[in-house]
Amino acid sequence: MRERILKVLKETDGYISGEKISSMLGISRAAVWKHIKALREEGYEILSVTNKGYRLSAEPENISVDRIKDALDTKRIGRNIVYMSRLDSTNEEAKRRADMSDGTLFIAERQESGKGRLGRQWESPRGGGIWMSLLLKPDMPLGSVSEITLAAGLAVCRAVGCGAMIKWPNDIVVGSRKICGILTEMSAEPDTGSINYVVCGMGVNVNIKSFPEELLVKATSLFIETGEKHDRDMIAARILNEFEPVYELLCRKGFGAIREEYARMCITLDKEVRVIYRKNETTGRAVGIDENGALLVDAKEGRISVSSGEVSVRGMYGYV
Ligand code: BT5
Repeated sequence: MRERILKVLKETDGYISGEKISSMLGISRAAVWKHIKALREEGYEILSVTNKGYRLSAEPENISVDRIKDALDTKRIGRNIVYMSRLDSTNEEAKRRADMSDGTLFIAERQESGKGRLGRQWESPRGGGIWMSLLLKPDMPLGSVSEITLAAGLAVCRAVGCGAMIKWPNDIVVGSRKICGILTEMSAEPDTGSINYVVCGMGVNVNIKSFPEELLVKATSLFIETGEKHDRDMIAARILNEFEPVYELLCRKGFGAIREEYARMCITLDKEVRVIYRKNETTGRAVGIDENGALLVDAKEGRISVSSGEVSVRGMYGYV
């Protein structure tokens, strides 16, 4: 029915009353209103004026799976794409459909329960960003899975440009504000430790014009940085094109193969940091990244190596 209402609106030059739509389609005026509301939630701009009715003024610029696929030069990554207008979280969808093939991409216009690490929320408004997750079936030791987050960070950094840097381990920042977050989850066999699958979720703020109060100081988007709208399909494709070779290198040779470039892009190095891990907290200077992607910190207690699992690193003087 929603499609039929949309068709009527598209074919009407100017306004059409709710009453006319209801008699044309044989539904109640309340039902017309309900569908108009749902269309607005999908990003259609529909004007409503008393005594005149409704008029379609703009259509949403939705993600196009075909355009992403046309711009891909990958072998497996993103060759299969599941697109949804809205869902809870692309990571959750990928986990629910983990029987799909290696490299499948799940992408949505809007996430209603976008997830960060440690149960935190990820703001994912309709049409504002790239909310996507890759389903991966890597042949690598269990302990290396967290390095996929680092590889994805490198790919996003290369793809978005704009002076983006990596805040170890999983944030991509422009200046001192976060433009992308990455959440990697996995399922493995408890007995053998063999990996069933890995889901690597990336949230990139593309055309978000403003953030809720609590995120204003720490979040940014490509639109905010450049003052222009950006093409989400092309950026998504660029990320996937960058991700595949980095990921393949990681699987074949380990993090050591991408360490140098990662370190060059890593804004955390040479900074005083506060490290929070396993309920402990210490401060020190971040001096390097080791062969396994762990952050090396010269702390009061000597050099410590912080692995990129569940840890938080904060700059001593602000978020970065
Ligand atoms: C992350 O967590 O940075 C991982 C975010 C991963 C999001 C993607 S979107 C596609 C896929 N599906 C999902 O459900 N998730 C993944 P963390 O380091 O815990 O950072 C979360 C914190 O970042 C929040 O507590 C906020 O302070 C802040 N935040 C929330 N939304 C943001 C946004 N859109 N941009 C910048 N910062 C945000």
